[in-house]
Amino acid sequence: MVAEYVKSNNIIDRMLSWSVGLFDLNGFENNDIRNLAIIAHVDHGKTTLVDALLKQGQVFRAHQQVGELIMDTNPLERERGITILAKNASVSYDGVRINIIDTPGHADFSGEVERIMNMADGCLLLVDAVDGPMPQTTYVLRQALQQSVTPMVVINKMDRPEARVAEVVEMVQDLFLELATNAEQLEFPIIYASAKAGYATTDPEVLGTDMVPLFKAILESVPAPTGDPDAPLQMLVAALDYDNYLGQVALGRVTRGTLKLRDNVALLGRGGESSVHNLERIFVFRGMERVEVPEARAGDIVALTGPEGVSIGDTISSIEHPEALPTIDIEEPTVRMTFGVSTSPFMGKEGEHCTSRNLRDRLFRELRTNVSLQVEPTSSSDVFVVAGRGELHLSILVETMRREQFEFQVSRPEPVTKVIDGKIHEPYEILNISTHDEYVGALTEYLSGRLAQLLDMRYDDNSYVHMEYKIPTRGLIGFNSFFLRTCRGDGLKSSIFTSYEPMEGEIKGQPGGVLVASERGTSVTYGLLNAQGRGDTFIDPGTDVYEGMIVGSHRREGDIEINVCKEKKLTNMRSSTADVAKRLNATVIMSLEEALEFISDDELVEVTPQNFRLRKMDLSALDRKRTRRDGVRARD
Ligand SMILES: Nc1nc2c(ncn2[C@@H]2O[C@H](COP(=O)(O)OP(=O)(O)OP(=O)(O)O)[C@@H](O)[C@H]2O)c(=O)[nH]1
Ligand SMILES: [Mg+2]
Repeated sequence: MVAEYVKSNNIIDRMLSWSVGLFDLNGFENNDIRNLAIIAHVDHGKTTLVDALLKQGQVFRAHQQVGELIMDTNPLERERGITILAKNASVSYDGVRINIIDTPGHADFSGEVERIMNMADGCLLLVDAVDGPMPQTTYVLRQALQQSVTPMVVINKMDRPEARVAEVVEMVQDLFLELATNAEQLEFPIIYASAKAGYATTDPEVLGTDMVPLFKAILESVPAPTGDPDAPLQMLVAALDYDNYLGQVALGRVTRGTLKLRDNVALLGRGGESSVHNLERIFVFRGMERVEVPEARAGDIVALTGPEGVSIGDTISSIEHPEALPTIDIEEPTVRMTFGVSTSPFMGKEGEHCTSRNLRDRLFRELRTNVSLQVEPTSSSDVFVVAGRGELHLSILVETMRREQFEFQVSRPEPVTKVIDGKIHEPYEILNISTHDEYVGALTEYLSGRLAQLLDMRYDDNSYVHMEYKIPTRGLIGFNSFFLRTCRGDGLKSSIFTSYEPMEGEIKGQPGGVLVASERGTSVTYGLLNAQGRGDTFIDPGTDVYEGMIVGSHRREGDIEINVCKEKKLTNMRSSTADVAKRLNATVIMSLEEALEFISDDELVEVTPQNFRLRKMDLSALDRKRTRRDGVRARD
């Protein structure tokens, strides 16, 4: 069946294909099912492993060309090479259908892992044979074991020459000893694999040829779902999707009972509210397709339409026995920023959705699918506080909205603090860094100014240093750009929230100020040359600027106002050769994340579908002076 891509305008732009029209289940349907979640630290190879399982699990026709990281279908996922949203697919092996849930490994998207875990009976913990277990490995394994999901382990990237298998296996065993909630969880099988090369083996000394040993281990160790298909219906909504043609789609695993087309069901909300809906369509997963079926029984993972106004964590239940399942508990956000209606003089020029109403509707719509996000109104109807699990969680939302033609402005991310026993507490994270030893000095100096405590440090045989720090989230904001600049791509880092602790100590700010455009107009080479006499510039000649827009940075304290639109006065004399030879230095180009980290508390990033501009909150120099004098901002 040729995959037909259906465009979805939701952030869950899965672009998986739908097969609409009832499927003949004779000879195809099989109630032997396994539901497996693939979990790991970021980049340990989950999506690549799913590729291998899909390619070898009778999903594609012979010679059908399929690419890599097939499940990372969202354009932002493909650009960044990371998984953002958990996704479902299924493969079949030996007559058994294995529903696979690929999850994101980045800690900012760990809400996704929490929300899908209840769809699985087994989890496949993937561990990189070189890196070993990392903080997110611990986090996701803890989630799985607490939810009594049966574990299995795959040591991945066996093809890497630096693989240190015995050591990594020992570390994994220690981790299980620490996290297991019962003795059975310690009896997990270990498979060794190269997801990239497409093989798995039970013996690390013997190279594998295909994924068969892994398929076999899955069938042996993952229990089949147990729900009674004849009991009253119950299903927890674990994911939502929106399709232009089908409308609202709810996904989840049928816990008990059977879903039947055109049956009436009760939708039970978190707050105890309930409503009755008709089941219009039911789909199950076949490979990467969703196939329409007349019914789905307990144990299967389904997508369905009919219920309106459904939210993640709601229960779909029989009308006769309405009984809600425990709703999904998601850990709280730790980082927040404001999303506001753009107050830029250029507002409305580049985006389609610019009003307070547009922004409000979009943000609240996001809450229905993005479970670990929170949105709060503020005293201004034009500004919302949006809180998420990390800077990346929020910046992905900014980037998604900008691609949907929204225009708005956002503030610098800041940690979400809490008052506990009358004292302000702030989030702390564990930060892991691996890099070449030549960068250690610079990193240590930076981090010590940001209240980081070194917990562990280890050198390996390749002059690589592995460091573990405890650091307040406050100290980590801005670290990403510094790390990339300092280590020039030769390093890995990850961080994960651990706890709230009393807020203590000051973070040393980065020295330096900004160059601010003093007039509206179009930048010219001469004006920018002047600006470069004071610092670095962020814009090219020919860029439209407004008063209060940030056009560069410099090393001293305070802002410098500069007219980048100023032309050289024309004289009758031809300019000297020295003057002609003056060339502009390279423009500093920032990514959206870098811009968000760069700005100060009195600055904003203006986001449009085509551009993002850095700006002062107070655009006029006069207002900025007043704000400085009075200690409060005069106006937006
Ligand atoms: N050498 C080697 N590289 C691998 C293997 N499996 C995955 N990789 C590489 O590791 C990188 C990350 O792979 P992904 O499959 O995207 O990892 P992931 O765990 O899905 O990452 P997130 O979804 O972002 O958490 C890619 O560059 C892969 O090509 C393997 O078995 N061997
Ligand atoms: Mg992935």
